[in-house]
Amino acid sequence: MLRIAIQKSGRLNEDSVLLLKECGLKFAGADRKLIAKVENFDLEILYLRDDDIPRYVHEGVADVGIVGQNVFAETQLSAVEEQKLGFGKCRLSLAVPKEAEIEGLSWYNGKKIATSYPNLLSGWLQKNSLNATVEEISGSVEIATGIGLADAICDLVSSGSTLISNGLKETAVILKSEAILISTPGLSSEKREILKRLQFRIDAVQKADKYKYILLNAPNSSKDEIIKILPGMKSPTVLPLAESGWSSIHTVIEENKFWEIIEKLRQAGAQGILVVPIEKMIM
Ligand code: PRT
Ligand code: ZN
Repeated sequence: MLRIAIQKSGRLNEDSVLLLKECGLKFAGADRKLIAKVENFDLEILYLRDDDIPRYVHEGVADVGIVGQNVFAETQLSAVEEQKLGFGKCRLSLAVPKEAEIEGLSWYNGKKIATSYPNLLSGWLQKNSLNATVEEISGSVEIATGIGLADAICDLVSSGSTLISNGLKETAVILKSEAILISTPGLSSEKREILKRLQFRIDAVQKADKYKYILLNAPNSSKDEIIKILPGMKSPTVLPLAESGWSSIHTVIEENKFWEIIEKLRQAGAQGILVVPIEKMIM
């Protein structure tokens, strides 16, 4: 039995639950219990506050956990970073009142910076040989300059709208973060085996999100050119259409190359292009 800790409620909860569900796991949500047993996999889910996850995993109370890199790095506890999960993306940044004239990092010397990330901020200041005072506060960091508590703040940013609505501007990025899967150092071989099976499923879900299945019709005269444009996983499937002189071509393409490829395919004579999401992808 493997035990995974995920956030009970908050920004990472929904995506963590969705990822596990897309891995085919059946379990009850956090509203019912602190621990949920997965019905169809050798896994137990522990619902925790995100700040507690690194410690639970470090101590082996949970074998693995899903947590933001920001929280994991701030706690400075040892655990193994298994893989990035692609959601919960944000950055830990410094910000100052928008009217402040900053001409370089030396502006921070002698200043007071409010943050909930004292370890990460202190490390960054040290690395840049800056001498600023770190004012640790646990919440509402964005109002700290407005109420005269600090000259600058160091907080998480995603869209940037919280900074703007508080009259602040972002001046430096200290850490780029996303949700990661961490594990207890020295996991037993039995648990490592279960984790491998889970990671196999996570990889299949993540790959499927990155790719699309594409089907199109083409006159046989443009078939070769179209096949050259398609950067499939392997050679595309080509099937004859009922109408003579035409073929149907199927393959898998990466989502980020999608528009560029579609334009080229149309120019080459492709018609009736269908793009279909892939649910799971196993290589
Ligand atoms: O209750 P619990 O302790 O479990 O949760 P929490 O309230 O401490 O954390 P929560 O749920 O807010 O965030 C969990 C994790 O989500 C964080 O540790 C990050 O890894 C990740 N994440 C991603 C974010 C953001 N984006 C984010 N934008 N966490 C917080 N924010 C906040 C930020 O602090 C600021 O107040 O959103 C505001 C900025 O957002 P923008 O879009 O206006 O820039
Ligand atoms: Zn928290």
